[in-house]
Amino acid sequence: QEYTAMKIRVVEWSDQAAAALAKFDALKGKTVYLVAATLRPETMYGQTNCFVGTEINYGIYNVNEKEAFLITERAARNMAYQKIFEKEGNVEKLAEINGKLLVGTKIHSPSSVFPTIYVLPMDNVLATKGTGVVTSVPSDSPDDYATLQDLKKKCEYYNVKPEWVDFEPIPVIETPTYGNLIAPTLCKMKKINSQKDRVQLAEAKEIAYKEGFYQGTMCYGEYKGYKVQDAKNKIKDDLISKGEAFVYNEPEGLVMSRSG
Ligand code: ZZB
Repeated sequence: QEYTAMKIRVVEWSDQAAAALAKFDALKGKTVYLVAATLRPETMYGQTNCFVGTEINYGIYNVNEKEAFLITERAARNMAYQKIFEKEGNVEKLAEINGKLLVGTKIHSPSSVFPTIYVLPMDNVLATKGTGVVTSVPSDSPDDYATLQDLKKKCEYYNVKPEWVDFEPIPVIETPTYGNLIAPTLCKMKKINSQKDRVQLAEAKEIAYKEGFYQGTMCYGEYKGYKVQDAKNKIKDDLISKGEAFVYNEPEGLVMSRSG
């Protein structure tokens, strides 16, 4: 599987993350990025937040003199052999932190319409896929939309401040059948009430992928008016040439492991 890996810069750690990371001297002077693996670079304008798993342990790995990536150990091991780190083949962990503590961290994600957004919790983040960090696009991803509805309804239960979820999905792609907010539309049609509705969410996701790619037209950004099929790789190449993203490949066997 080939992903676009988005570099999401930490602007301000949450209080708990700052406290937990204070003892790691190796982080001093480094810019830390949460790295999210996506198959939909063309939707990145609509990023409203980033998701982590609250039961996942993340590492912060050295990239070069200035930068470090917050990802799972598994992703770091894969990246070490893809010319992403300065020292090829070398996994250098500078710090570690549990996902729960990251919630509330203020971040900046390239091309999001919002200059700063927050790290939020999601139940279904798989530690065995991508980087274990998921960038959230509630306009086009039913899982993201359903999760955000849960968080908005139950801020206290999820330990989320209302201002961290105080936004609406941004229209990025127009589709003939489902309009310009395909994920909220599909969630309504399929009566999806929560991130726990896994079966309906899997169906909605498949439709959203197909419709977005084959029928979608960009309604935001530099490629507004282009078919998604034509814009997708251009947007990806632009992100990469600006240094805001890179290609991350996941070996086949590891992708399979999510099913059992
Ligand atoms: C942004 C985005 C926007 C995504 C969208 C999807 C959609 P898949 O579909 O199963 O092959 N993802 C990435 N890593 C993880 C993880 N560790 N745990 C849970 N979800 C993860 O997986 C690829 C997509 O699943 C990725 O692309 C990411 O969300 C999420 F509008 O990034 B995506 C219709 C989907 N639309």
